[in-house]
Amino acid sequence: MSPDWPQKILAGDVRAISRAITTIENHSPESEQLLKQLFPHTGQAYLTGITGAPGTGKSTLVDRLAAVYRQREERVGVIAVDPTSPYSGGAILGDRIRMQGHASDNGIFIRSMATRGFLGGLARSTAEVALLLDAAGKRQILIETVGVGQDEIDIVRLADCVLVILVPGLGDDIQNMKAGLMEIADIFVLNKADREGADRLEEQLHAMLSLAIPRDGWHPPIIRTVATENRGIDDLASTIGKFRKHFESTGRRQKKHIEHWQNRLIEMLESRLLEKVLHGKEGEARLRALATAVAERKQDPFSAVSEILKSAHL
Ligand SMILES: Nc1nc2c(ncn2[C@@H]2O[C@H](COP(=O)(O)OP(=O)(O)OP(=O)(O)O)[C@@H](O)[C@H]2O)c(=O)[nH]1
Ligand SMILES: [Mg+2]
Repeated sequence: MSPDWPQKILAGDVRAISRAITTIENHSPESEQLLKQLFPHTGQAYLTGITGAPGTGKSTLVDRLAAVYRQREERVGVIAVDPTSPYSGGAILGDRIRMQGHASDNGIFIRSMATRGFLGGLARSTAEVALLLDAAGKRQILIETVGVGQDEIDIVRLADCVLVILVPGLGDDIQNMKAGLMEIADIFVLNKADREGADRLEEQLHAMLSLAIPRDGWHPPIIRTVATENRGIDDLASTIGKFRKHFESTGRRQKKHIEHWQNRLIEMLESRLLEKVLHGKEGEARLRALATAVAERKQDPFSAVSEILKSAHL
């Protein structure tokens, strides 16, 4: 690690940030060293998670929200955890920012995270990239992810504010929506409100929400947007701001951060312990041998675990 790498990241150097993300994605030991040094400079960013079914307009919304934040001179980081996202070249945003006269805007950093090869580790990598962007001075971090699997739900749980995007006419009623997604929403965005069925969807959503118990005095509002026409975006940005104020004033944000770190510490501990007791090919082979012995009833699983633990240098 070159000695000025952390400094470059703190200064927002795009190439240094990109390189750091690659080391995070590869889970290289360098990334841990780096994040250790950067950690004292984090804790300033506001994380907004944007989730919803494929094609609901998440990327378009992120693009428009980012533009609102840039107009306020807030530095923005975008993480798209989605292989189909059109961000790889930052094309959409790049064009618009150039239009606003921010040629080569250094105040925005966009990165797609590859989802392949990250089974189970995706949420962790995303969390670490968010920390990195936080250290790099991005005050608004937008994380886009398709709301399908548990991994994605874990990713949005990272966020201070979760937007769940719904659109009319997907053929599926609210009733069919993933329950997990409904529970994590702080704000519902009814995008593609220019389409038929928007009123019906809003009514359904209202009916459902009227049964829900508000969390910490917050009723998730429904914001109608037409992302492609930039309609409702200011309203959405100000609702995110209201949510932030509400949660900061109730102390709920702090509580959420403590919960978040409690989970992260457990995860880190788990992976460190696993690494210690089962590291390398040797460890894998041993695990396999013990599993075979247990499956064949030659050994009980309790003594197998004890055996592994005994031989580990903890
Ligand atoms: N009519 C209409 N079309 C929209 C609106 N917002 C987005 N779209 C269109 O919907 C399509 C999908 O938009 P994206 O922003 O790529 O959606 P996404 O949710 O990021 O898609 P994935 O990342 O592939 O899941 C594009 O063709 C957009 O132009 C809207 O408010 N109204
Ligand atoms: Mg997208």
